[in-house]
Amino acid sequence: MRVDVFTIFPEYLETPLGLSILGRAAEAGRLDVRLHDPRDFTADRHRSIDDTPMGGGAGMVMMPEPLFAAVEAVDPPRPLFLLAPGGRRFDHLLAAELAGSAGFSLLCGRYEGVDQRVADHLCDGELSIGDYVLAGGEAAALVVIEAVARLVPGVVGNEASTGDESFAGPLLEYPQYTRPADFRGLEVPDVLRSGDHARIARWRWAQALRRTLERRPDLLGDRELTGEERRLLRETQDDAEE
Ligand code: JF5
Repeated sequence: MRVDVFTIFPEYLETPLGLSILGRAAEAGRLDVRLHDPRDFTADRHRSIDDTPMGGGAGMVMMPEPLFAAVEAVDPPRPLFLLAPGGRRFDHLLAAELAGSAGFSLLCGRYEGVDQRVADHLCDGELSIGDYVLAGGEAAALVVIEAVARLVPGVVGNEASTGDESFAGPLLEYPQYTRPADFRGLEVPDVLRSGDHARIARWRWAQALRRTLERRPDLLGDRELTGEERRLLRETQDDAEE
C-alpha cells in the first residue's frame, strides 16, 4: 500500500513512521509512505507557503500554488484527502475500506486553513478525526495511517488480533489480563485461570456486551438484545457485581 502525505513538517511524521508496526510494515515492503514538502515546490525567494486572507481577517491561509505544484509533480495515489475539522468523520469502516485499496493520499492543512480552491479542485474529499481543532493536519494524518496500516493484510503479525476487536464488530473489547495473577492484592478473575476455554469465551462475550451497554450503548443502535445475550448477562450477573 502506498500513502503519500503532503506536509510542511515532514519531520513531524518521520519518527513515528519508522517505529513499531508502521516501521515493520515499511521494512516488510507492505507500506510505502512518501512525504512531500510543498515548500520544495515554491517558486519565490522566500519559499512562501501561506499568505493573508483575502478580504481581511486574522491569521494566514495556505496558498494554492505550492500545494497544486506539489500534488501535480508527484501524481500521488487517489483519493487525496484534506485533513480538516470539517471533513467526513474518519472511523473503522473507512479505515477498513482504505486498507483494502492500493493507496491514498493526505494533505495536511495548517494555520487558519487552506485556500478553498485546494479543497474544491485538488482534493477528492476532506477527512476529520474528531471534533476539535489541531494546529495542523499532521497528527490527524498519523492517526489515519496507523488505523489503516494495521488492517492491511500482513502488517499486524497476528491476523486474528484485528478481527474481533472493538469497532470491527459491534462490541467493545473484553478486559485483558496478564501475569501476575495477584498484583498487590488485585486479582485476575478466576475464570481466566480455569483453563475452561468455553467458559472463558462466554465470560469475555458477557464482559464485552456489558461494557458496551454501559459505556457505548450507541454502538448497539436501537436493536433489542437477543435472547442469548439476555441469558448471558443473567448468567454472569455475579461477575459484574464483584
Ligand atoms: C486543520 C484548518 C486543517 O484540525 C484538524 C483536524 C481536526 N480533526 N480532524 C482534523 O486538522 C488541521 C486545522 C485547521 C485545516
